[in-house]
Amino acid sequence: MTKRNIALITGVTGQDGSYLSEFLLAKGYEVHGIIRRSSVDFRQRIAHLEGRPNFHLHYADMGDSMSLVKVVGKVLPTEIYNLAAQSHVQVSFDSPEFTADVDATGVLRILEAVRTNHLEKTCRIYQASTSELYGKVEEVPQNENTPFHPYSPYAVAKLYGFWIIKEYREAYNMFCCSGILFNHESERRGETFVTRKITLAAARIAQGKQDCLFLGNLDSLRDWGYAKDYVECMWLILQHDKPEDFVIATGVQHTVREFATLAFKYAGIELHWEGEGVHEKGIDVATGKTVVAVSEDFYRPTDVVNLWGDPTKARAELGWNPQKTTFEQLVKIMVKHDMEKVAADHVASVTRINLAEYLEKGLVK
Ligand code: NAP
Ligand code: G4F
Repeated sequence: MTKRNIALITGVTGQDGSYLSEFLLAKGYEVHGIIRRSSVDFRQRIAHLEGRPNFHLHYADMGDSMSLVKVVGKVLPTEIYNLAAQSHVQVSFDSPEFTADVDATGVLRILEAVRTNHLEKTCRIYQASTSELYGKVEEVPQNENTPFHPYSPYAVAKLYGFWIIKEYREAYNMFCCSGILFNHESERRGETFVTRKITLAAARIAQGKQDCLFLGNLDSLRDWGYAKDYVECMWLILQHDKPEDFVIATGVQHTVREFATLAFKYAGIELHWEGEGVHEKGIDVATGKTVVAVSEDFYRPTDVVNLWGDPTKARAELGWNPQKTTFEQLVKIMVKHDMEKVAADHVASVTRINLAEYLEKGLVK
């Protein structure tokens, strides 16, 4: 009998969910995604997949056990990718209880939905764990043996998700694993994460549609990869012969300042940095205008400042290439996309300018 390949993706409308759907459809999977109702349409990342015969959407919510039990029972997946989360670290300080419900208890609800439907032996589960677990880091670079020290409500919730996955693996012999993914970005990244906020602002400033970009901690270090490369690893983790956790990273780190310098360069603006801390400014060398400034509104009560992943295990055991897309290529892809988007999107740019103003005033993080 041929193997059934039926994937259920929570968080299908997100950055990773959309790339993973494309990846699995190309591999011949039947792909099912969980969506939640919204008064406006937030499905633009998967709009191009809707209507495909192997792509199906179901209403459910990570906060609603009954809905998850029903979807799992209807779809009978062979693989579940649990990507749904309140994924913004700064927002987790504003909505800590919601974050815990979705990012911590939500993982338990998925595991119990699988057990309730007696799929423990046939359904493999991938959990979207995160480098934020290392938080106030205890060593650099970080690997699978580095101690966790979560440093935000988001990370604390994700720590529960990591441990409950491990617990069900050991208690019930289930094939469930965590990918400990370091930051991964793309042209589909949410617009309030720092990379996308920078590439969109660089494009708007280069085209005269915004004056200045306000950022928080410019010294923060991240190991940034390309989301399209990282979804392959999620799949590889579930194809491995035994259930294990893996660090997924590029092994290269950069500061927020370096990301901004390169993004503005690709948008045609050479930046010169002056000042320190909250007084630091990025100045357009050609015009002398300040185009990047620091706002304390974007500082976090506790900030994770030194993430740097060691992907040795993923490379050795999964055969994954951490350097498929370099940092320079990633920034170039994002800036090129946003330059075109800002130039083409004449009507929507009015809305974008409004959002930019909100960002500048620190009303949207
Ligand atoms: P994202 O773009 O923010 O997508 C999050 C997804 O979760 C969206 O589809 C969202 O649906 C869904 N969701 C949120 N709350 C939900 C709920 N109550 N019920 C059902 N669905 C819900 O995040 P991403 O960047 O793709 O990340 C995917 C996963 O990887 C997340 O778990 C994130 O925490 C984790 N992670 C991400 C990174 C990274 O750098 N991107 C690194 C490590 C780990 P709506 O569209 O309806 O909001
Ligand atoms: O882009 P960020 O908001 O991403 P963060 O906090 O690292 O979280 C992302 O990656 C995690 C993996 O490590 C995921 F688990 C999580 O779901 C999410 O995808 O911030 C990156 C850094 C931070 O240190 C932040 O303080 O950039 C700094 N930063 C400086 N100015 C800013 C800004 N971050 C944001 N969002 N906005 C700013 O203006």
